[in-house]
Amino acid sequence: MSNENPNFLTPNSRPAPQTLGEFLIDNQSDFPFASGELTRLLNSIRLAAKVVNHNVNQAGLVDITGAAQNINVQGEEQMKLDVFADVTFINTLTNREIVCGIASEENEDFIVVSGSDGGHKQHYVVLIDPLDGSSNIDINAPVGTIFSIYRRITPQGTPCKIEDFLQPGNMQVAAGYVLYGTSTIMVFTTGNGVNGFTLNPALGTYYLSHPNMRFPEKGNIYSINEGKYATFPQGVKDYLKYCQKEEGDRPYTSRYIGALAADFHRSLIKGGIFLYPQTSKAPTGKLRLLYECNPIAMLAEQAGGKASDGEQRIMEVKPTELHQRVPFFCGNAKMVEDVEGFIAKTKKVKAKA
Ligand code: AHM
Ligand code: MG
Repeated sequence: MSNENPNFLTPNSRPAPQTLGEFLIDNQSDFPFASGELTRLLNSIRLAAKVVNHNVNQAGLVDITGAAQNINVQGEEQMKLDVFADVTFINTLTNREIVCGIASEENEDFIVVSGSDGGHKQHYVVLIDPLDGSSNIDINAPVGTIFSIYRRITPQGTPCKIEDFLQPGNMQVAAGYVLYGTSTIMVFTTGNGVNGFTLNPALGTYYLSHPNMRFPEKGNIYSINEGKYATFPQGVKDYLKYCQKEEGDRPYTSRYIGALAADFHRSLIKGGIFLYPQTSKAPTGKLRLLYECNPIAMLAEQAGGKASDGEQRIMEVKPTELHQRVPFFCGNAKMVEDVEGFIAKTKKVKAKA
């Protein structure tokens, strides 16, 4: 039959871009345990992220247009964005009965979630940094949400316990971040590579814009708060001098946004290393193992990179407390190996002395 009839439509030669919803359905069978629960959980995270995105994009406007709106009907003051993000993620996940527990960087303790029937039949716990790098809000620079998902180890049907959250990173079933930047992108892994979905704000739909993300072969950007140089361990100082030396493909370029999701995203796309070492004032570093380092480490490894605390693979560190901090070095495999080499060298020298 000819298709001269204008009502006879044939698909365009260009395939339609895949939406995040379609991707989740198409790939559900590849997800660990493939019961549909994880798909629903990721769906809820994408929804909460849209709400947070909407508010992040209005930052600054509220002060101009919102004199009256700053106080809501209950007479409460407008929430700060990091608190708003925290509440949004917790409510979205709790109301859908898809997790048995949530731990957030914003809250001291974890939250036990029970179903509307009072039971605890859900399998997953979520750990989240709802608005990472929130000091960037005031200067219109990127911020992110970072999340990590584990399957509970305590029996289904009982309230979740602290041990469900204190699992090493290599037990994560999924991890990701949402970066609220020049555009909003959700990047995640379920252990089968890393994919990025950009939000079309007009439609409220995320499209697969960055399939199968991998670090470039070589990286030449280092990312660190160099103002703290004097307080870094000698091995890190030596590595930074190496980065700056004019030799071969060096000096490397230095870039620092001050929001982990944004600095990591750049490293992943352009090739580079992100460093947040221990300092003399903060001997275990600043970043949180469970909310920031483990999820970013899983993404890094899934994209062909590495993540280390300077000596050990991040995802093998055994957590002992919810808000534990660790030194963090993450990015192109070779760059992470190089900094580990410099750290090991100074350790050997110290041991000899
Ligand atoms: P936050 O969770 O309180 O926002 O802090 C975490 C952020 C990371 O995103 C970023 O890499 C780091 O803190 C920046 O810290 P600094 O200002 O010390 O360079
Ligand atoms: Mg944070």
